[in-house]
Amino acid sequence: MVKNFKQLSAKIGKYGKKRIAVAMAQDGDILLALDAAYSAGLTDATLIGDQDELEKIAHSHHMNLNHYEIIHQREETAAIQEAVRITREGHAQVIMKGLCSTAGFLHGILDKSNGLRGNRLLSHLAIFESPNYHKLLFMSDAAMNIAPDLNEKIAITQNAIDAVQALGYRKPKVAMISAVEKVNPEAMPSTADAALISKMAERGQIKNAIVDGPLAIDNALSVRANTIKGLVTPVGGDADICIVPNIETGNVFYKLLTILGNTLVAGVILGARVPVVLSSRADSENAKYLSIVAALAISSRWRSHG
Ligand code: COD
Repeated sequence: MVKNFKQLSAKIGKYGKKRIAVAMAQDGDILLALDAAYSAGLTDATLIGDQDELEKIAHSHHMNLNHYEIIHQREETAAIQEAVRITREGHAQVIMKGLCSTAGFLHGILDKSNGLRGNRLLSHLAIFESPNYHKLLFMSDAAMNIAPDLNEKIAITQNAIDAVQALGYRKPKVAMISAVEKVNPEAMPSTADAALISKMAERGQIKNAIVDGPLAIDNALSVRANTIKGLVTPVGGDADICIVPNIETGNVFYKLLTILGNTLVAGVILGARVPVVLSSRADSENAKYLSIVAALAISSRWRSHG
């Protein structure tokens, strides 16, 4: 079990520096995060974006960009396509979203003929280190799949399980989140999907995890809530992974924890041909650095069960 980001960083093997291609890199927090990753010996970078802006930002942060490759491109779609192209061609091994829209960046990754899609569903995984939880908490999907159907939820769940397995978890505990713990198919269809996925895991159709649901978020994270409700669950109070029913839930979960929860956060996209770093534009420098670390740690030992 990984308790914090420090332990997660230790999971990055000695695989040598990776080159990271950043689409629309002209952002102070991104440059500071890249600087930290460069100094830690983790990454080199190719910065695709507005060169004048990059130089201005670097100057204001007393940063030296000499050790980076810079490709001048002001236009967002062209910058994303260029970052995807150099990654697809092997010039970079990791790709990162900079100061561009998430949907635009993901469209570039998903492009059928020129993108970085593999043969499985792509999904976003968020990782949290909260002072109020006893270990790292993983959550999906806050940023990519908008309203996943049952099959997509199964793929999102398996992606998250494969990722935490890559970090050394043997059998992670997965909570299928809804608003209540009772199955109520008509009024709250997400409870039925949660129950189905939980049964599928029990029968081995979803591998390498203990899955339970539906669980409300307090049941997933608090032993006290389960004691009070008299709920017996193999996952509740000790979840490693929360799978939320839709992007709205995930996005609110993510942003509330970062803004009000005093929580460290990282974000990655799973299932592509290369590690994809995807943090929110408003995330801190540290969140962006931790997202790079998380993408490298997961990809260094990723084994697909999908
Ligand atoms: N995994 C694999 N393939 C996918 C996925 C996925 N998750 N999503 C779509 N595809 C495939 C489609 O089947 C199609 O073949 C191709 O990709 C392109 O499909 P489009 O152009 O129809 O893509 P859309 O319209 O489904 O858009 C995909 C996005 C990921 C861009 C879209 O779902 C989206 O905007 N997601 C939310 C992004 C966002 O705004 N996040 C904000 C929170 S920070």
